[in-house]
Amino acid sequence: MTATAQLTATTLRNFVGGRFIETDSHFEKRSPVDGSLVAMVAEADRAAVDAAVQAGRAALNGAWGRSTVPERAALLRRIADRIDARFDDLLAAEVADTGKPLHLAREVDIARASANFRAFADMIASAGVDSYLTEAADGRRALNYALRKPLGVVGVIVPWNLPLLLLTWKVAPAIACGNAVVVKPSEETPSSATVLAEIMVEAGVPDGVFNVVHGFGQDSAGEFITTHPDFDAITFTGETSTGSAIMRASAPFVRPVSFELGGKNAALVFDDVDIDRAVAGLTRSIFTNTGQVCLCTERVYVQRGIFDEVTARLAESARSLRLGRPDAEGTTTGPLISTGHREKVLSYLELARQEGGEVIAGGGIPDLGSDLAGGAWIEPTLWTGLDQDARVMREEVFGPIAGLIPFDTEEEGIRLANDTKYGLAASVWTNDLERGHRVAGSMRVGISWVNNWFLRDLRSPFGGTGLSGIGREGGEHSLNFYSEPTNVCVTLSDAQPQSPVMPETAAAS
Ligand code: NAD
Ligand code: 6OD
Repeated sequence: MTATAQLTATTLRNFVGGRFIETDSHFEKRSPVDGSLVAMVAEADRAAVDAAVQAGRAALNGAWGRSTVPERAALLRRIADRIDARFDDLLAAEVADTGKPLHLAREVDIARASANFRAFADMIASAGVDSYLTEAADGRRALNYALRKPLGVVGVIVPWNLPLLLLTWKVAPAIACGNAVVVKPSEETPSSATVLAEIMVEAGVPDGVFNVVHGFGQDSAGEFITTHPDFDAITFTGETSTGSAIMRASAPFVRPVSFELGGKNAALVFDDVDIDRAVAGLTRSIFTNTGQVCLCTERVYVQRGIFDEVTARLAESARSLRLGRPDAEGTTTGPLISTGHREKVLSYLELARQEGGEVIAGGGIPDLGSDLAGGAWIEPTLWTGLDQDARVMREEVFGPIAGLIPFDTEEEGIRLANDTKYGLAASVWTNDLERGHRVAGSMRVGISWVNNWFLRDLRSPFGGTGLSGIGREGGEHSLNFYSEPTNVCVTLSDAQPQSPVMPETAAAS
């Protein structure tokens, strides 16, 4: 396989069947830092998406379809090694698209890309399958075992907030299980997926196993994937309303979907807590990536006795964040992903004002000088005085914002935290060990942290309840989603005279 095009500063192409291909229509990718042009991107049309599906199918019908687990585990490790070798290219691509601070992209986004491939190499290499010795009542004996087969061609649709991390979180287990993938990165973040396509070539991934199509959702590459009859599964991360549209589009084909969707995550801060630790943790959980992590806290419930102190300390911490260019010294916080997204966040700032919120930090657009005036900058913002029923406390904003509300008893705190239709993540801040376990277990979410946030073990289940998603990925949950088990039942012996001693020990009939 040879790559026929390289990523350039100005043109990003689709990657289909091991080749970069052009299309007729192009769109602009602009920097959220200052509005400058990052790249022109070739938008995949229906024909390009169809070619990607057919390339995946051809790979599955060829040598890739006969690949063994050790071969695939070795391939995943080669991909991880090439990601490490191209670390700086991926870093530059991710930072150009998102404007996030260099250190954040380095420590979180790009580091997790190779970690995802290594983790799933280890997991697939050591994964077992179901196996049962069947001893029937009539004396027949059989061995049942499951074969782990790939699903086929999997559509992977991902958002812009952690582009490479979230893409590889799905692609690594999908390839580990022997599938072919057609990946659609967000229109806001086309660059790192394009570099990854080059890396796949360098690592020796067979043609058609990894394909990238660029474009938007509706009437574009996203919808061309979800309405294409030949995908065997769709795995999606993004907004709940988009998940709902994808579910409707998938219904006629009755194909599996895995959904990692939005959240309105709560933090519960108890009055026995180490306040320094809680304030530092809350600052991370509210403002990391400018609040654009699905796991970010947007609701903070603080026990009344420490409410004023936590509020004052957190506001001070928010005001100390340094907004600036990704590579500027001391930058902690980048812009939102786009001025369009900023319009949405600003509408919630206005709504919070109307709903009686008192701004205790931020609240508007910062003045960062004329060279950043074209960017999507917004101040880290905190409110008190909002009711539990305020829309700002109920709807996902996906920005650097949070509302703080006091509570009195543990029971009340749990009730408030669980009072949401979402159910992605929660964090509990307490020095009481028993309370930490008890409250974390009472959260109606997919992931519940005690005295930390976004500390991940890639073997653990990840996903959400309610509006936050369907299914779990991570560890064996990913392996189970991305594979189709076939049970094989082999006779070991035909019917024997029944045991006169223990006929009832038969496990099945
Ligand atoms: P989004 O839903 O707008 O877009 C996500 C992807 O879906 C993009 O690639 C987009 O082009 C595509 N898309 C949009 N409409 C589509 C359609 N009709 N058919 C097919 N594809 C379509 O989400 P976003 O704004 O990119 O990302 C932010 C959202 O993602 C937030 O709600 C956030 O909570 C959520 N998110 C969830 C997780 C999680 O693990 N639960 C992780 C990251 C982000
Ligand atoms: O850490 C992960 O594996 C993961 N899927 C994180 C999602 C973050 C949401 O923005």
